[in-house]
Amino acid sequence: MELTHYLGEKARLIDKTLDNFLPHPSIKPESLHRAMRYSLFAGGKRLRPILCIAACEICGGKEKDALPVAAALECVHTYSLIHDDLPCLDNDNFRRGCYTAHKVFGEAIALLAGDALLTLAFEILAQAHPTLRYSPQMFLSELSRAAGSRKLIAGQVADLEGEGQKRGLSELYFIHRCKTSAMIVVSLRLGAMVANATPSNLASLTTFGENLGLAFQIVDDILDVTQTSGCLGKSAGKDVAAKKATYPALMGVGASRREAARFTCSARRAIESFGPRAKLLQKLAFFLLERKR
Ligand code: GRG
Repeated sequence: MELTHYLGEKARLIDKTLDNFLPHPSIKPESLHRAMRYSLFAGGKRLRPILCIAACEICGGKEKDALPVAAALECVHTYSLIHDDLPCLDNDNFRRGCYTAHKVFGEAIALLAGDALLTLAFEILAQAHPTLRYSPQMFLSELSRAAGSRKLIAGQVADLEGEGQKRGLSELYFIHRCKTSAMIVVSLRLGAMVANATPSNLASLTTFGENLGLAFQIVDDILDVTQTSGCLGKSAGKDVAAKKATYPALMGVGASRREAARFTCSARRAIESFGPRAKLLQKLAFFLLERKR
């Protein structure tokens, strides 16, 4: 199947699954449920849930078994975006081509919509079926760690505290591993675990995810300086304005592109052991390297 067709098909299925898990907007408190749905359905790429499904399939599992886990991952990701955009953090007006949740619903409801999405993710994940190797507790533990104070939130704190500071490549690497790779890695790992993956397949997908996440964040930083807000669906040029340490700021756009390509090649090599089944994820890695938004 052609990659763009695959991505479109999966995104459609993920949206349907999310719609089923989200409380209906007519359920009280309506404002909260509307805000949760607003940010979730504003038009994200669905990268993390797609990676989850693809990892499940590459390990011989069924798409339908990965869908609830995939939906939980998108809930956590969307929560992080809503909170990141709040005035106390990045203070952004646009996300996914729309006004940010706090611009539309006010800060309090946006904050609570993020909280509710994060909580819903764990409610969904707790219902996951055990496999021979992995229990629902293991799924919960994986996601809690990835979204917790040593990974996703650690990345946010380091990013925040680094604004205006001189930062080197090793600090940048730490931030990217935490704020971007952690959620990408856990998406792949959970998809593989749903398919009862062998420890060796799980390890290969982990290395793939770490490298893919690093490449993804470098490309994100390149796009911030090379694309318009209209194209990105979020405010461009924010990193320079906030004096953030990024790859383009440290080494320029050309060298950053080469670094992103290098991480993408490492990602591709990490899953060669899957043979022809690795093709889709390998193509996806190159597609993300070339993306324009
Ligand atoms: C826990 C508040 C909080 C934040 C956590 C920094 C951070 C971590 C989140 C902010 C958003 C951000 C810049 C994350 C880094 C990863 C990244 C490039 C996210 C954007 O992901 P895309 O491009 O977004 O997949 P869509 O909208 O397509 O889903």
